[in-house]
Amino acid sequence: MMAAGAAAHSEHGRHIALAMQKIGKGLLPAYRIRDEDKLYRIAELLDIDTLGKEMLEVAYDVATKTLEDYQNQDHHKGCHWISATLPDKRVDLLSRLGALPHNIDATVSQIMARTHIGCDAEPKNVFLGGIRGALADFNGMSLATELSDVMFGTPSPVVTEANIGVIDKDAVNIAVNGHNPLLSEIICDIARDMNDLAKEAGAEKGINIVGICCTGNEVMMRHGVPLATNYLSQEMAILTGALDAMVVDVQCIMPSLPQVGNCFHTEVITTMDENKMQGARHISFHEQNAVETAREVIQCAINAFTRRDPNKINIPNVKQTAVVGFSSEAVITALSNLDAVDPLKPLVDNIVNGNIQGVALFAGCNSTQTVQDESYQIIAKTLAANNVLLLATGCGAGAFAKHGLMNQQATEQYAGDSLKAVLTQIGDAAGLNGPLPLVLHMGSCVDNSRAVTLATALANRLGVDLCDLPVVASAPEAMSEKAIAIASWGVAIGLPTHLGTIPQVTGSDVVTELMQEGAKDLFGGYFIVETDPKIAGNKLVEVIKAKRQGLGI
Ligand code: WCC
Ligand code: FE2
Repeated sequence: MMAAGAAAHSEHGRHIALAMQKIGKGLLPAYRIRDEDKLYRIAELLDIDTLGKEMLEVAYDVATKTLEDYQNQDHHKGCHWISATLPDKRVDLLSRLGALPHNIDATVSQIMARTHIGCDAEPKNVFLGGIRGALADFNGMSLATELSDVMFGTPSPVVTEANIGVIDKDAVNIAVNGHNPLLSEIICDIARDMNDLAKEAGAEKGINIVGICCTGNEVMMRHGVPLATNYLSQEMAILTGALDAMVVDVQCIMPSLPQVGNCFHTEVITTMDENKMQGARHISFHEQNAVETAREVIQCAINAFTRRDPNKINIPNVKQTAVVGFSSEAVITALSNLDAVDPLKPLVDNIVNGNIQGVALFAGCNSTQTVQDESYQIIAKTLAANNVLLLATGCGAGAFAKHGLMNQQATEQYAGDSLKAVLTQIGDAAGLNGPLPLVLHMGSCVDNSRAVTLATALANRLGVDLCDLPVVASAPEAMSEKAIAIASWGVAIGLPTHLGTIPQVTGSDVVTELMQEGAKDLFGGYFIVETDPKIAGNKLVEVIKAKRQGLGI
């Protein structure tokens, strides 16, 4: 599962890096470099000489050096992105343990080879091999996130809405579902040009793009596109009878969608040649034909709109305001309103003085083994009441956005007094006329790396390693291979990591022990498996308290 997760995130990353390489050569006119400052920051991070180079040449060099992480054959050299993004102490520890990947593809391939029948049968060795795969996952998602910001813009706070009620009966509704922003970004651009065509077809309000899952998170963070739903309820968007097209790319897409679409007028459109579904329309997407593909998709949706059956329309009127777009850069910018010279200082001071007890990152999926989104809310409310700062990504972020925990009212209602005071101080200084939202939306699943960027900055600032910080992670409804990979690198970088679903390892006492006590000895991070969200919330509060004691704060 760790290898599959690493493959999925890193394939996404490769796709982005290859596109950036082509942009650098001027071969993809539909795309451009939208965040030049970030491009140069990354070039510096990766030790790329930019002197006298044109901006596009720098983009090419950044993409090329990034792609070395898929090519390097020297086992003594780790991947560039891990070394550039984790604290030195952590990189040293992982290196000593032999857990650093030297090449994403080779690491995934090696896991497949060593788990073949009759190979690696020593539990700790298998576990460490898996951890190396999980760290390859981290590397792949870090590069995917950072290069996406360069190409599509680094998110900053934006106010939008979430939940199924964002589907509008008076518009041509197009849902973008999956993960990769390469097509959805162009669909957002082209939809503006084709708005009049939708109106001519009878849609009073033109085109309404809505998001599902992480493609949804990507366009939500960058453009304020409303989020219809997260993973487990993706079919429900079609059941409204008013969704005209659902366009999907990769990962976490239910293969049932075309059948559900067939009960309505909805076009379900696959776009990636390696991800097709029986019964779906396939429109093959390549960056070279991005604009044509986007036009074709939107035209399909407009045509479908004219076939709607008004008797089948039933859109539940549920939606919540969500303030999203908290990249690590956006958090630092918000903090810089309090201290322009040293933006991290207000955060560090408030953690040290206890106004903020710690930080929790919510990641991961929905699972059919749980009531959708419920555990997220219970754990978050427990932590917030105990003055823990909350971050979220992926379907966790979707859960909080849909249920109204990503707005200012939620902070007023659920944050402990000292957390509320800090969030209000930062929010007011940032011109929000009130607090920051209770849970900060950091993005899609690949954007978990944003939370690590922030944690690394904190660790470096305090001169400690990540495992010393009062920072925890929670995946209350972990389900996919990617979630297993994320949780595993969470442990490997030192985070106590809660799983609310039981991982498929408990058949072995040895492996179960390895994931908890064994991992703690090796990495400082460990898995906390707890299916009861109330107990889980309390356990995480206790862990944070113990970490504070360890730091003497
Ligand atoms: Ni990431 Fe999990 Fe959602 Fe899929 S989209 S379901 S891996 S959290
Ligand atoms: Fe995702």
